[in-house]
Amino acid sequence: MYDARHGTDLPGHKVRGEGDEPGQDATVNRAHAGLGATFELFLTAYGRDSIDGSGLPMDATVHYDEDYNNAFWNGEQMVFGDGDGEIFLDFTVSVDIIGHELAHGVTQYTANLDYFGQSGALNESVSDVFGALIKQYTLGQTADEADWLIGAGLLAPRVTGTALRSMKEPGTAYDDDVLGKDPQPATMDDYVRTGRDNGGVHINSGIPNHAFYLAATTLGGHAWERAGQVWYDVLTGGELEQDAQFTDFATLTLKAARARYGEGEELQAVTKAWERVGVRTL
Ligand code: ASN
Ligand code: ZN
Repeated sequence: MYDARHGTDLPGHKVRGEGDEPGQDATVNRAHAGLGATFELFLTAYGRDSIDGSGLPMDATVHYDEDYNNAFWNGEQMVFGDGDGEIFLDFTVSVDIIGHELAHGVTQYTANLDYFGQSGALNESVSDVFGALIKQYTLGQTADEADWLIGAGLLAPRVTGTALRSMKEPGTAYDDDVLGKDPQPATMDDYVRTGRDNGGVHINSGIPNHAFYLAATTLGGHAWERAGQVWYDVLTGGELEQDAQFTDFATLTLKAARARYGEGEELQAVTKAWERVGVRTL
């Protein structure tokens, strides 16, 4: 763990090594725990050793810049801002945000989905899926118990909203004077064509997000086990192209469900989920 001390030099000052005791900085401790939980889910559920699958050391920098309203994976490490306190709070407060950013690293080392348009929305969605699963794994929740929110607790008190995104009801996470309204669609009927946000990567991700939510809640139990396994198999299976569209991803989830579980309820749940969000499968 590193501390940027509100500067932008990375990685910054080392403040905690692996195996060191927790210190006084709650942000460092939360980031450390979130990285640990993410590592543990990928290892225990999917047999993956760290972000690259070969034990890549997981580095993170906290207190990045002044009033920095984001967190990101820079290709090599995690970076967390403290938020400005007006719109966003400390980005380490939501474990699913930590999982989301680290999952960008996993995607980078596997399918490496192009960060534009539908492939970019899939890249975003995969990060939301594993982010949500890391939170559920940490809390020991079943699909029915989970809130399916991304970034709950991250919005400052004055913002009218509950989270950054909702996988259960895309488009309902916030509706605020300053932040505007959550622009996410839940189905292809409301697909947003835009050049902003890399062609709507954080917008249209609502559609595959909702498909995962539907598949996972139809199956019930721990979402990281069967639904998560199918999504993980698609991400890492070598058949997902960098420029994959929603239909390509959806089709591969059917193939993965069949390969791992046969012609059972898993295949049925996944098929139905894509149907309900209006994504065609081949
Ligand atoms: N926190 C954002 C994300 O992970 C950073 C970005 O816009 N790429 O999507
Ligand atoms: Zn992202």
